[in-house]
Amino acid sequence: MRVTIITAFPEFFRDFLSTSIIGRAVETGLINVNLINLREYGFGNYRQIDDYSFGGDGMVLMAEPLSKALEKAREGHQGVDTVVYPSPQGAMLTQEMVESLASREHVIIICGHYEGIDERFAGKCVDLEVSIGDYVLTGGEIPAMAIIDAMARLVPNVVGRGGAVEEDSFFRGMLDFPHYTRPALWEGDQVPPVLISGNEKEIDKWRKQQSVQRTLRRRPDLLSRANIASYLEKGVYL
Ligand code: 6GU
Repeated sequence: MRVTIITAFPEFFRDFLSTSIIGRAVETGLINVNLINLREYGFGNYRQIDDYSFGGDGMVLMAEPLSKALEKAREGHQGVDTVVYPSPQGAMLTQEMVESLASREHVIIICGHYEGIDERFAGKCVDLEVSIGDYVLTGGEIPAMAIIDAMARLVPNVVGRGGAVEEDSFFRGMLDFPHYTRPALWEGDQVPPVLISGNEKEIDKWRKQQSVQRTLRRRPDLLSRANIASYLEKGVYL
């Protein structure tokens, strides 16, 4: 997985790329992430990257610095790339989209700020405009981290469990089941006895039932797309 981030605020990413699971994946070369400072492609002594929105209302990142930064991102790689622009106007990011992005050779993420980026650059260069939810953030950096994090955990060996990624939330379109750890009794509250029964088949069935129940109660909208057949195999009856 190769990702290039174009941002006016590369410092946002320093801790993200050196901490915990993502930090280890970067350090061990499982994922390759490059930062391009948009400011370096700005105009004049002030390295200007934004200007007033025509018609009024705030600042917009100019097309030319973005275009030069994109050229830099592509330098030495004439291979196929996918340019992603996080914005509240984008299509809602789904696990399916993350899976598709994770399979691309090179993902370039453009972080907007202020009122966004010049629409002519977006029209010419952006392959995918994505939102991470119906709320407004100050910039595309946090969405970029969300996209990279979600992609990275699909790369083999980034998440250190034998293929457990496949059992997570949204695999088969269902929410995850509840998890418990020690102690087995906490403030008078026992963990569900089946989980300490040692009966793997019963544990698996209980977990599938919990997934279905939770999805039905919390996110019924997911059920129409869920792979219900795989649940019926496990003896979970809807
Ligand atoms: Cl992708 N960007 C910004 N700026 N705000 C958002 C968003 C993206 N998704 C939800 N809110």
